[in-house]
Amino acid sequence: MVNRSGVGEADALRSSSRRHNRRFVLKAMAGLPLAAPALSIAPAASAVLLGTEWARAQTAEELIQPAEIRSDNGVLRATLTATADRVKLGDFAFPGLVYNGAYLPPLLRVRVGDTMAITFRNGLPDDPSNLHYHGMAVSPLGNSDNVFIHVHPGQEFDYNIHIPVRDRQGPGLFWYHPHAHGFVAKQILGGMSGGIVVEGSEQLFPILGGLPERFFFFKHVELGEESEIISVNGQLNPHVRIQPGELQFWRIANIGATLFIKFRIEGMPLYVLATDGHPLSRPRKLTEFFLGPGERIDVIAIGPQSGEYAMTTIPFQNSAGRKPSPPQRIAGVISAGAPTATADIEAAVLRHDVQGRRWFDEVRSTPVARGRTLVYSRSPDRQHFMINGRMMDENRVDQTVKLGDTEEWTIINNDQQYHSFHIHQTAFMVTELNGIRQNEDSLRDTFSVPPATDAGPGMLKVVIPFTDPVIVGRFVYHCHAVDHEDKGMMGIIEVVA
Ligand SMILES: [Cu+2]
Repeated sequence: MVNRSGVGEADALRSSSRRHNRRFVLKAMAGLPLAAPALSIAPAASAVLLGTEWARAQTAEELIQPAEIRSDNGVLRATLTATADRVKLGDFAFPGLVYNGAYLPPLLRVRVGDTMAITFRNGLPDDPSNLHYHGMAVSPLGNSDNVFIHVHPGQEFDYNIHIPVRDRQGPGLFWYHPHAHGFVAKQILGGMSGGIVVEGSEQLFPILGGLPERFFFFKHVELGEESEIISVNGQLNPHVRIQPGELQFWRIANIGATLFIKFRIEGMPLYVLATDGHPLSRPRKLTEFFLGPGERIDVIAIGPQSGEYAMTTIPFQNSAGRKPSPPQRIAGVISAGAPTATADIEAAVLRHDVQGRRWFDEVRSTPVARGRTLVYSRSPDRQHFMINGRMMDENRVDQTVKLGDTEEWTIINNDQQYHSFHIHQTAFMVTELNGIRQNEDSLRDTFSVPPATDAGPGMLKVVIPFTDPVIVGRFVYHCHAVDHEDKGMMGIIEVVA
């Protein structure tokens, strides 16, 4: 049984009268073709082609952009239907779980002040599901961003998510995915995740006005024990085109289930404007990026000298007992065409200050009301993952917080692998990592917690503002490597007014 909570009881909604309607009409809404059901899965693909070689074998297509649904007159209306279907990625087909028949479902575009009116239909054969609006400072109650709702196969549920104007939610890149405890990893791995944009980033950074916008949504599937295939917008090793000196607005998100991705574009730095939808005070030049599951960055790309530039993963030690994965090419950048004759584009980008007030500055200057400690651990057989020695229990509230307080939370990782910290409804400021003070310049909603080593446990310190009145209610915090969350590494918080 998944919903034992007695809160947010949605199971009875849209009751059994619809149960006969197990299979909803499929309408493909994004450009990804699904393999015909008769096609069988590519047998033992992992044995034939692995990692980089396999990705290289794919034909280089141009990066496609997701289909979009926009709000109209303050309301975004959408229906998201989850079904089990075969997904085709390059030459590889696998049994997927998808929204609206597409491995990359529609991108939802809204504005602050809008309402998202989303009907979720569960057309999956077996499992309950629901929708979470990751990173958004919206209400966790009722038919808003309430993860205690469980929509069973054959049922549907109408979400109504109001995005307040005056509180903490601003323009940025967010995403949606299922959050039914115990079923999350399976469903996100199958393909159930998509993007949300709160429009208006060009008001924070006027330099973005009129720039071409390109999304890079990373997902992964496992090909046997040793190999993960990382796709971008549902494509394998696609390329994106830019002209030398041209500026583009790139929005990069790891919307996969469990993979921590470290990557770079060889010979091409990027200029980060925002982390998890929260603006920096000015762009920061970086050449390497580490995006755990759920993390996003908004960046400016400057077209380099003519040539082809590879976006590749960087091997790193995720877990003490496991070899780092070899580097994998995930996309290419082709810079070609007439160079734009601008003197020093990079300097112009770097001196561009954010416009307006930032929530980050408020968080940084607010005194901490109290501290809490979360200790991450697991059972030796890796079947149970704990926070403070306990697995998730939907009947228990683990932390009660007073609205208006800003708190410091310390996450201690006693496990020899990466985990992460994510909390719903509010962003946080990272202040310390393994004892080293962090000089952060923006908020985040998900951050990796380094593994324990011979030197001791891994440690992350964050300052969390519980100051936005819209977040009053019961919600969750957890590791966003969602197989760990499914196996217990999640807790319940209640913010009380
Ligand atoms: Cu974890």
